[in-house]
Amino acid sequence: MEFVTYEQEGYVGIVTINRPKALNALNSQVLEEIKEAFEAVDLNETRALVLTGAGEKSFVAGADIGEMSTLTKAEGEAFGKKGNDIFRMIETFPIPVIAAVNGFALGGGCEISMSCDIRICSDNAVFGQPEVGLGITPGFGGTQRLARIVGVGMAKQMIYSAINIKAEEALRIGLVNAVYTQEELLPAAKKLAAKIASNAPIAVRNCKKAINDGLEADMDQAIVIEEKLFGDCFETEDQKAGMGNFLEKDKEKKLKVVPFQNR
Ligand code: DAK
Repeated sequence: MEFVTYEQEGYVGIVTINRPKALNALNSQVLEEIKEAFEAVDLNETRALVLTGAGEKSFVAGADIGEMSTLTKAEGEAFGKKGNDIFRMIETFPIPVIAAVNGFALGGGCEISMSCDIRICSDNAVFGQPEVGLGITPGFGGTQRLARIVGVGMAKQMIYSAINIKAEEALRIGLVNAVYTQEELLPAAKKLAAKIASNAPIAVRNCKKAINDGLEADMDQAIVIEEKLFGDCFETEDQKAGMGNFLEKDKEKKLKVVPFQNR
């Protein structure tokens, strides 16, 4: 792949969008390669992912404006669908994805970070949805996910005004969970991913599914979703090992790895 790299460190996978000359802007090829990178993740060997951008300036500076500038209505809709399908794949990916936002996260960059489970950023990060200044609406889920994460009022303010916000403001409104220096960001993301990976993998996956699916349902349905995914954990090696470790007072025992496909 030309614009996306993948590294494996223990149970943690690191996906890096690597088009620094264009501040990691998302053209069709980059989108396709992100899809390929996620599809190639070995879910037997990987329990959490980190998504970041190459370089020290930008996470993703948005969809590629040059490529978008000549699209027809039909092509624009198709481009939006391509991005949306990939971002939805990230959002519903079986294991948690942490966005390590290392600079500009504008338009499609802010949107791809919002399709991740957790966002942390560097102190030079800038978030925003500048689309209305370009004569378009956010097209990769920004009108939907931003309101769900930071609330309707703040999302409308950011989208209608197209005013970018800095890392500290992103932290204040809950768009990111923590701010680090550039040097600290990736190690912090990997450390958090490794901590997630040290927990029972079936339980972590079921938590992601319960939270995601539950948020799309009313509370009565959501509780049923939780019950089913809670019940699903029982009789697994993870549950037996996890509870057995506690009862045997053996905190050093590692949770047994259960291949995802064989659960
Ligand atoms: N697309 C293409 N190239 C980009 C880019 C982008 N979004 N952002 C930066 N670049 C390129 C620049 O053109 C420049 O390339 P060269 O001229 O060197 O060849 C290089 O990256 C470095 O950028 P600058 O020279 O501009 O660097 P500065 O530090 O001066 O400025 C900046 C950094 C991030 C403030 C500036 O580059 C900038 O404003 N970039 C554009 C940010 C932006 O507006 N992003 C949102 C794009 S709109 C939809 C689907 C998707 C979307 C909407 C609808 N549907 C189909 C419905 C999504 C839309 C967007 O994401």
